[in-house]
Amino acid sequence: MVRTLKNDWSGQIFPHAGRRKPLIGDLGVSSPRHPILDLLAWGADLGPIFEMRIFRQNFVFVSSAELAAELCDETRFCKALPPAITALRQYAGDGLFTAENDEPNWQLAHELLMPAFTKSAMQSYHPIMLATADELFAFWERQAGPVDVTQSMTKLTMETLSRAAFSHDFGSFTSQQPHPFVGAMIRALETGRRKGGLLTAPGGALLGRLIDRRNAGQQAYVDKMLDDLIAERSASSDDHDLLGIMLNTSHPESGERLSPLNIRYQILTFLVAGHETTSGALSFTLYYLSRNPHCLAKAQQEADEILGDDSDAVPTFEQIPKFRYIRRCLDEALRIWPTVPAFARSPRGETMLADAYRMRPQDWAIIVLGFVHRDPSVWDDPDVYDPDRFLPANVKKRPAHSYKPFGAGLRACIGRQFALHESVLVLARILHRYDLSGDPDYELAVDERLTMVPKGFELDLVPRRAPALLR
Ligand code: MNH
Repeated sequence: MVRTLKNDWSGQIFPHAGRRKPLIGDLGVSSPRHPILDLLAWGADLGPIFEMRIFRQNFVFVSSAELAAELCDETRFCKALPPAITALRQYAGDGLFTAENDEPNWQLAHELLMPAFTKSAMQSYHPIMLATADELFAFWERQAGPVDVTQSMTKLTMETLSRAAFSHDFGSFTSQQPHPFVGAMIRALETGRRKGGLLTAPGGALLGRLIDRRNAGQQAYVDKMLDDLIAERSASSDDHDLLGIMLNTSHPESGERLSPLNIRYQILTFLVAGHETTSGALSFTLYYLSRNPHCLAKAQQEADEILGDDSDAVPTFEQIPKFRYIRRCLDEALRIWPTVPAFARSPRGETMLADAYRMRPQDWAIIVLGFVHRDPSVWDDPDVYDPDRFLPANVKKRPAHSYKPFGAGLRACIGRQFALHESVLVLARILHRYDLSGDPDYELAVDERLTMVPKGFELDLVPRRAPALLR
């Protein structure tokens, strides 16, 4: 039987981990539990383009800023759905993140929802973001001892997103543990991602069905909760949030609407895409600030200058863009640890990548941001945390597309403004309100879930008093 290689790049062969075995190929070089973290180690010396084969599935990775920039050229390339993303379609169907470029529901949802994600649309989310941050502070102030940063930030971003997008409260701050929905949703999706890697193995389809059966309860629980959320609102004509827009708006020209099933896909997509990513970005920023006292002092000084000497003061909508240094601290954290660690691109027509590698529309390459954001040809001392890399004059000096934490082109992150507004707002308030100190013996450990987040990172938060603010 002839078994064709998937994503074969017309038979071209790229450097690989070097332990390739018959049939299973490079199985085992990346653990299914943390494939990207492993890849960042074994792929480090393989050059700008390399590959991994698992049974009949070929993966091609790009690690240089130069090749990544070429793949981000939207006139020649577009988003691709590698197996790990295709596997999520079982849960998220043709929702925005997992839709194929030419699926009609992508265009429809994109056009209906874009107005809810402009910079000015953030005005309506601003009070919700402020109120949720207050609940986080109250939650912290009820506890003694250091706080788990990732866990706290996940509660915050989950609540902010579900309240802003669906007017739903998950009650994250009233219990120590995250809402069971969050765990079920993440486990279901992680299982989907791992299943994606298995399907080309002999017996993979059978294994996939076994996994599905084991996961069925989890998936049913998640689906039911979302369908209930939709049903609760479907009688109302209220369109003040994303759910309302999806239920009550039709396309201005075609008159089309999203179906209830597609709305469920979109909600799951927003919950997943919108909370862990932002939580990780906030947590990594707090980690680097706690390790760089000079940056921390500058960020606190900026917060104090804008917010004044009352530690309960809150920023206005118009003040958010003024926290320029805090924004740079966030940008720099997302450079070193892009919480969405990779995305995939395919050519629109047959083309030559770097004038050297033939690429056809069915071929795809994965841009590994952990490498691209540390490419020494673009970034001096790439492992050093230095927010001033994002001073406008320094940004201008770098080649286009060397920093892509929110993806590229038409399919780039729709929630970017939301994430940035929320993150800057929350960081400004935390820095203004508390002095932070981390355990000096803590060594950064990264947990790879659907996204990357710090693991076991704790901070001691000491309320700042007015005299300290007046320094
Ligand atoms: Mn988000 C797409 C990163 C916050 C909703 N997001 C993407 C992509 C990246 C990304 C990268 C493109 C993936 C690809 O090309 O395959 N997103 C982030 C990061 C943060 C983030 C690093 C926070 C920091 N994202 C958010 C938030 C929301 C959101 C917040 C929702 C409120 N993201 C999306 C959606 C898509 C997406 C929806 C898919 C967009 C599309 O394809 O049309």
